[in-house]
Amino acid sequence: MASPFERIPRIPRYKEIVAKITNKYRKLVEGSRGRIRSARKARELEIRKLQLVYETVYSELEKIVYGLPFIDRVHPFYKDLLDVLVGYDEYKRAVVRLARALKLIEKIYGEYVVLVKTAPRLRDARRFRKEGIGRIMSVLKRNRKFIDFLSENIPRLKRIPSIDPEKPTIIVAGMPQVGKSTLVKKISTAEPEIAPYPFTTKNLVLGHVRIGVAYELQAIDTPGLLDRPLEERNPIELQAIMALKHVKGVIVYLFDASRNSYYTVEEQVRVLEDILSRFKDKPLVLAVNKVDEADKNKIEEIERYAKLKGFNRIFFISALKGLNVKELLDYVVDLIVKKYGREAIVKS
Ligand SMILES: Nc1nc2c(ncn2[C@@H]2O[C@H](COP(=O)(O)OP(=O)(O)O)[C@@H](O)[C@H]2O)c(=O)[nH]1
Ligand SMILES: [Mg+2]
Repeated sequence: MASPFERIPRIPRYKEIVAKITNKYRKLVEGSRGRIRSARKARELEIRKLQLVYETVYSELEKIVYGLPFIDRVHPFYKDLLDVLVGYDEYKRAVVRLARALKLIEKIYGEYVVLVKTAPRLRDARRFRKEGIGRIMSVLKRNRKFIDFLSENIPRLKRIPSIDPEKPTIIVAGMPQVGKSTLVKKISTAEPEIAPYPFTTKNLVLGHVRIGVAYELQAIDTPGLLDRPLEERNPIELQAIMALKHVKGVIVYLFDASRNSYYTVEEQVRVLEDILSRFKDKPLVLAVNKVDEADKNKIEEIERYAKLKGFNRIFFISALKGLNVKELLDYVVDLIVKKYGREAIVKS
């Protein structure tokens, strides 16, 4: 399952819909000029006018209402992102109102088309046609702000990366420059995809990891997501990050223990603690990266910390050179299988 927002059609603005109706209407009127030679034809034209407005409004609204995913069936991961990007309540209200508008214009059309057809005189038929169109257009107008709201805000959803929240995922966390992207690339079968993530400036790297022939995982690095303490985030950013808690999987926290690492061990521990406290029910694995350039003191410091905290495994890897990466991956797969069962990683 990919992002439910990927295939949403473009939503027009209210004004575009009105312009479309006006256009079609004008063509109908121009096309019939000089051809109306009987009262029957004249009445048919009145019916067609009403029908044209009704059908255009209906199909435009229908495309919106049925083109959007039904929010209560959207996966919690994407629901959270929708909430930060668009607003859950606003989205739902807009869709519900437009769905109601659909029903209403259907009812109005049903009533007025009968009136136009059965009015005793052509004059009356014309009056009913005008009234019917007026009512349909006024329903459209009353919903203007919902149409424009969706038109403006939905495009943002389309840029959400296509993470499958039900597929077990290795979420690689750690401070900037520790080697997250390098690790994701190393374990991915093909070239990873690069996608923006809401409220972060950098892109997210999304890779697919194959284990044997039948099993598959996802791996994402989290640039600008889990790379500094979450308490420094504004609430919106925080919510976008916390959506990741709905993604199945394991966090791999990378330390950079190289001699010229950008951050001290203490700083890296602070970010780790923050993640631990917020993603309580996700297994977390510690890995120390860049062992090919390791600083012994930093390694000892990390080991002391891990022991104190009761971590019974640390992996010493080099993502760049591929050192111990397989061991780390095997361990992560075991954890995933223990937590979610072997079925979870079977390729579909
Ligand atoms: N020596 C060494 N350098 C590494 C290793 N892994 C990554 N790097 C380098 O560290 C820098 C930052 O890596 P990157 O994957 O972009 O870090 P990210 O910001 O955490 O995604 C790059 O120059 C990498 O080549 C490693 O195992 N050993
Ligand atoms: Mg990176």
